[in-house]
Amino acid sequence: MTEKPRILVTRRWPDAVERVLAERFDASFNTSDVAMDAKTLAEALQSFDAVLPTVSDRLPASLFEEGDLRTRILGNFGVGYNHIDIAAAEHYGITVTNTPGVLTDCTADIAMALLLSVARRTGEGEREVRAGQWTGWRPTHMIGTKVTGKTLGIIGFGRIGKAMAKRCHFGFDMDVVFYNRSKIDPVEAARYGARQLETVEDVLAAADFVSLHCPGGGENRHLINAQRLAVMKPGAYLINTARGDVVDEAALIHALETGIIRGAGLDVFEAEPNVPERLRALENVVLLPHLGSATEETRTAMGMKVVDNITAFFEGREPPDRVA
Ligand code: 8YV
Repeated sequence: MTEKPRILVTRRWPDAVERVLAERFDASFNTSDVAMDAKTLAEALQSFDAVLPTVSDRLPASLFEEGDLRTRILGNFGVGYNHIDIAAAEHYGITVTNTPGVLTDCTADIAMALLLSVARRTGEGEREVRAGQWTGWRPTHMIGTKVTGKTLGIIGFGRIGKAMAKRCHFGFDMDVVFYNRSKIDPVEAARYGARQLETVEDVLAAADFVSLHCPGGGENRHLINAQRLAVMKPGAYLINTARGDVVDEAALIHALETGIIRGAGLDVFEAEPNVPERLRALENVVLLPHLGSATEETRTAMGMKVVDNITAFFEGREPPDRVA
């Protein structure tokens, strides 16, 4: 690299990663860490060689159409990239990369935490203790649902789906069934203690816990809708650590309010950071602020993956995690 490429980092990243970026590139950082608006992002596409966005930056086609584009690569911080219009990026010859692999375990851990929390009512219990409202032990107090030995249904058997299967089967003696668009070798599935079923409905009907691990956007938008929620067992729970738009949130709220399903554990929402008041009012849900990958180790590894991707790009090599 002769002249350092101009790059924009749209949010605060772990210090160790920002230090490397500052050394290698002519880097601008968002020290206030406030999400950038559409106008700022559109201007960034005209004035930086690389923009490094996160899930909190929306990059629809309209943003690419506003003027002369300088940006040649979007180094996304995150594995999911449904906030970027990939077709538009491709149309304008912009490379897009993501950060797969390094957040698999931590995201599966959060899915497990949500599953256990909602089944065993730990959120409700914590709220009761903190409010000073606990009146003492009794046999019928805050009775939950047993997890061990139950059936887990996974939608999307990629890296994170497999990591979730492993935890549930080998840690909690659960039967694991899954739906995946493409056929998975049964021997491979058996390594995770899991078995593929034909349809989403087959999985929903069989499962005591349904955990979503497919990408968001496109044809997965509202994959879980009112009809499919009705296929779930009335005592079942839905866990979503994938993307909010995979679930029709209004239909889910109705299902939770009327007992179509028993509960939900959610790390992602349709219009983040807005979480509907009706959802927040429910006791049979556990709600987290998109924490799937939020560990020091993983967020640093994600950032370093972006560093590797844009370094390769500007050195004329193939970026390891190109998605467009
Ligand atoms: C990230 C995620 O925190 O990687 C993803 O797809 O959902 C999270 O791990 C977020 O997307 C950062 O952009």
